Amino acid sequence: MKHPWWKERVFYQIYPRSFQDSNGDGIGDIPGLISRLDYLQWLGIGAVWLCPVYDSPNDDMGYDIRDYRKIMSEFGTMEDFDRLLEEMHRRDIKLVMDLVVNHSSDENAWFVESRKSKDNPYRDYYIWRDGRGGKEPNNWSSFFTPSAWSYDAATEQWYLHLFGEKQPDLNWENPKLREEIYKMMNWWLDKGIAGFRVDAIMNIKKPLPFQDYPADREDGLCNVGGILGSQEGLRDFLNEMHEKTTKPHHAFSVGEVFGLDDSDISRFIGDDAYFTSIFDFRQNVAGQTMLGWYDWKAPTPDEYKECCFTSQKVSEGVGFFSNIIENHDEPRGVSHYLPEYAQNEKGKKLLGMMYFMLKGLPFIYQGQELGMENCAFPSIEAIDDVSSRDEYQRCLKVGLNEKEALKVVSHYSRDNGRTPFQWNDEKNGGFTTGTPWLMVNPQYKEINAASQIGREGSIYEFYKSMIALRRDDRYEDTIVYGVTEPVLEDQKDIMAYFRRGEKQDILVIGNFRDEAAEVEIPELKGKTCQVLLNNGGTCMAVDGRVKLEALQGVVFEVK
Ligand code: TEU
Ligand code: CA
Repeated sequence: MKHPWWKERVFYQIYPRSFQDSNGDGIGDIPGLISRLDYLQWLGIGAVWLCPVYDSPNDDMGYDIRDYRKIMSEFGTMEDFDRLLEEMHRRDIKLVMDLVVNHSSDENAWFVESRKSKDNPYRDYYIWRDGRGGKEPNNWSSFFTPSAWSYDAATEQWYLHLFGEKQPDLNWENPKLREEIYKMMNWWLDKGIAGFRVDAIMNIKKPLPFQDYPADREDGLCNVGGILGSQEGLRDFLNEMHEKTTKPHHAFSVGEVFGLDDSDISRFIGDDAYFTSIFDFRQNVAGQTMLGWYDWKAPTPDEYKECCFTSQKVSEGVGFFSNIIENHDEPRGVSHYLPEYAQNEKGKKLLGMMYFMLKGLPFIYQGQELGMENCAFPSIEAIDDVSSRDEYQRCLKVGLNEKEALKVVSHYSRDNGRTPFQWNDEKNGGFTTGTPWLMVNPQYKEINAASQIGREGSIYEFYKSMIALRRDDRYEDTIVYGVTEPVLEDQKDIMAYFRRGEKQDILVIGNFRDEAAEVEIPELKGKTCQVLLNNGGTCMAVDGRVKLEALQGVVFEVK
């Protein structure tokens, strides 16, 4: 298929718990989301990735599923869900659901059975091992707790959980479990959803035997994330899943894939690969280490651009990455990637332009189109997220004081992306009439949708015009399908690239400096440069020289 629907649409990620509350209980819900679909339609959104709405005890906010075929009661009912799907289709918006099958909740009926006895028919749906002299079976760390093993007294064995204690890992080696998962996926696809965003999928194949690995942190534990993803047997599972679910349904899928070797990309994206697309996390993981958040650094604008360009290069001719600056697990992109002097409307639009015009599928995370920022959490108690609490303890353990630990956690906390959506400057930003489940970012008075919709020059209107440009038939061939060709790569804090199509060339150029810049692009000599998008200020492209104000970004059509 040369022009499938997913290549030409803009995606929007919704964290339903924080989008719109309809009944005053402080929790966003499906009826609330339905009441905001017009907002998405005005923006020009063509598909939504909806974070988990399945029945869950919410230890990890829906990423711990108790019942895969039931809607979480706080969010509504299956009737509400069916209505949501219908209302989205009426607006020509596709629905992509979150698929969480590396693990389930410990309250899932499968696990309730599994833990009962060693010969229970569901025992092998999960991963059970004997301890070593009263201690964990090996030194694997979990992403959310120190050890990846928890002891269960009923059968005197340990179960594996790469995430939280209440998120036991499913045993993909068991063909019965795999069939159950495929049946469940097909059940949702038959309902008419467009596909799945596939959670933590590189973790489903565990390396056997379950041995110790060299420690990568001070407490002797080892993060096996990277080791898991490089397992050859993982490919068989991914291939089988595709063959039995997404392929026969011609469904869309986007994998949450970390640590993939660039040489392997063609097996993951492209025609008949395991997934339609995978997220590009290269810039997001830049600056991370195994030690934990206290040791992480945000990339500079030049490191950011290098990551983007590498990803463009390795995916060209292979398939489409999904491009993001943030999601529900990340700090807000504008607070993370922009130097402090650039954290203003102009800088936010600049960053938005730089990633949005790259080749790939643009995903916008809720509130990104308003320039929502990280939240100044007043204390660790104001943060709810399970991984933030773990990282806070790690900070204290290595000797940071409470104030320093809060500063680290406030920057990286996943709750930065989860504070309620800022609809207006009224109580709780218009998110709820009750008490919000997580604090509203105090910035809602200044940063909110109502004040930006229709205001010339607002971040929202800027995103809207970027989306309109991408959807414009005259430019689609170049913006969606054109090759990316970086220029001026060695110019510090300048990010510039051509998109070359059959009908025209487009130049995307941005200045991350806090002063004006003038650069030379010889190819532009004798050509006219027509401005398609500009984040503000005057710009000149004359005789091969381009002048940009501080933090200016421009998209030119070059003729
Ligand atoms: O995130 C996966 C996750 O936490 C990664 O950052 C992890 O480090 C990676 O898988 C390593 O290989 C997803 C969801 O987006 C997140 O919200 C959930 O909490 C998590 O899975 C568990 O379901
Ligand atoms: Ca509610």
